[in-house]
Amino acid sequence: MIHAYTWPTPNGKKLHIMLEECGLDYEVHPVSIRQGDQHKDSFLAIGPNNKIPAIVDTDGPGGQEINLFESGAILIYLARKSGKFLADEAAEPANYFATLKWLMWQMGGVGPMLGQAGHFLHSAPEGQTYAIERFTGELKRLYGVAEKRLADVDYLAGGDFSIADIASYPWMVNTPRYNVNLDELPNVRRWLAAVGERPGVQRGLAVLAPPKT
Ligand SMILES: N[C@@H](CCC(=O)N[C@@H](CS)C(=O)NCC(=O)O)C(=O)O
Repeated sequence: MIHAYTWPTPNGKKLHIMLEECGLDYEVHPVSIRQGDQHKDSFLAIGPNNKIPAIVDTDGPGGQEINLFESGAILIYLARKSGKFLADEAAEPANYFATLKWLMWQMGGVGPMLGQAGHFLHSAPEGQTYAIERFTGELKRLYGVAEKRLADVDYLAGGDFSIADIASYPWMVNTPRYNVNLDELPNVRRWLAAVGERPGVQRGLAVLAPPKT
């Protein structure tokens, strides 16, 4: 059984989508980052970086319990456990490394830059022009990188839906937050639509989501 310590933020949604897409059994343990649950000792024993998501798999390698934090590491682990959304390294090395490359692009670029842009646009005190220009400039560049890539391939890693898409989608889908105009990014728009219509993605986005009234 996989225990998911999580909250419905972009990094948490990566895990929710992956668990649903893989069809793995899991139990959700909400960690309210608004109420500071990420700083409690009970959570830090699993996620020592004070950030969601984290998992415990009671049936890890060799039948031993394993815990993991960092969403990219969790996606790789669950992909290897389920045999889904990451090609086998020995059988398809080019596909395997393409997926890791675009996963790391998300982890090192899209997540941190969109995170900072969102903070300075919406949460910081007014007058932070330098920070806003820096981070919105970076996020526009990153959307541009995706646009160019997706002009050539259906999904970020190539022809197949992969953990690179699962990592990037929950961040990149929120275009109004980042003032991104999808009319200028037709291939990103097509990719967002294709990922968003997957039933597993929709079920993942519903995990811990407030009820729609
Ligand atoms: N690199 C980490 C980032 C995780 C992260 O930033 N999580 C945010 C929510 S999206 C969080 O827990 N924030 C709580 C805090 O910073 O106190 C990952 O990908 O897992």
